[in-house]
Amino acid sequence: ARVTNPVTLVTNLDGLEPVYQPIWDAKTSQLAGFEALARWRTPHGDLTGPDGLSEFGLAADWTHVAPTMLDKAAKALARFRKSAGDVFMQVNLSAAEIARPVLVQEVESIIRECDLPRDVLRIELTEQAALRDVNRALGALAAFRAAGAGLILDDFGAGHSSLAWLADIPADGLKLDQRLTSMMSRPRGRIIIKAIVDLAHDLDMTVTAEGVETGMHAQAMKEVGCDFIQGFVSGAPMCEDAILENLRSHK
Ligand code: G
Ligand code: G
Ligand code: MN
Ligand code: NA
Repeated sequence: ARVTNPVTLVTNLDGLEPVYQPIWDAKTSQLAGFEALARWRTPHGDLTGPDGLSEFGLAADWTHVAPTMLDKAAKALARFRKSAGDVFMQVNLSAAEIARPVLVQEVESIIRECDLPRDVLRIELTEQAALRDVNRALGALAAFRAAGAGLILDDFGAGHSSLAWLADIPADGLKLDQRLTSMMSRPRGRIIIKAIVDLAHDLDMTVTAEGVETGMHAQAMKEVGCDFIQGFVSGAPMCEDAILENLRSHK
């Protein structure tokens, strides 16, 4: 029998340390932007992601985390842009978060405070399957866009993400789930990926491939017209200081 341990939600924001994973322009292999990923400092002193928390009987409380992630990631972006030029930052928001008007206000004020142009701070919408009330979701997404944030559909092609969504959701781009990326080595997988890229482009959306681990997959993604590459090939998620150091040494 499966034993379910009680899970405590992490509400302490002091231990929250976002890391940033580089995203490349597929054509030029130049840095294009980052995805912010939540990490917590464990009692052992190392950093753990949302999945690693369960080891400690903990789970991420995204409602607490979201405003802090947006704030830290936007401020890091403003600093990165001083060295790296016109790069973007993508922050994950789960379906439950996008329905919270307070986050729209947070996005609006932080874009103003950090003096960011439109669409460089971007929301990665995760757990789209949880968006039961489509009309409410559409209103919320429109509010984020009006506030100057870009919108990316995360985890596309996996689980419950569906083609029908593409007809309704006003997204700037979609992100191919790791599982799709790993299909690139199979002929049938490549055909499916190419079809998704073409569809996205016909709908005026960009495509980011996630979980790209090898140069061969990066090259294949470029060949089918994918716009952005993210994965161990573009770099692992890193803390802000490591990114800044990298940017300065490559100047
Ligand atoms: O980096 P890692 O493999 O630990 O991420 C695990 C999952 O947690 C990913 O699917 C990622 O989208 C999600 N995640 C990471 N940071 C955040 C966050 O700040 N908010 C939300 N909602 N999800 C996040
Ligand atoms: O938000 P999302 O579900 O997309 O999070 C993706 C997760 O995958 C992150 O936790 C990140 O640490 C992890 N990741 C990033 N690049 C790679 C990669 O190239 N391969 C694998 N296996 N995992 C990756
Ligand atoms: Mn993501
Ligand atoms: Na994803």
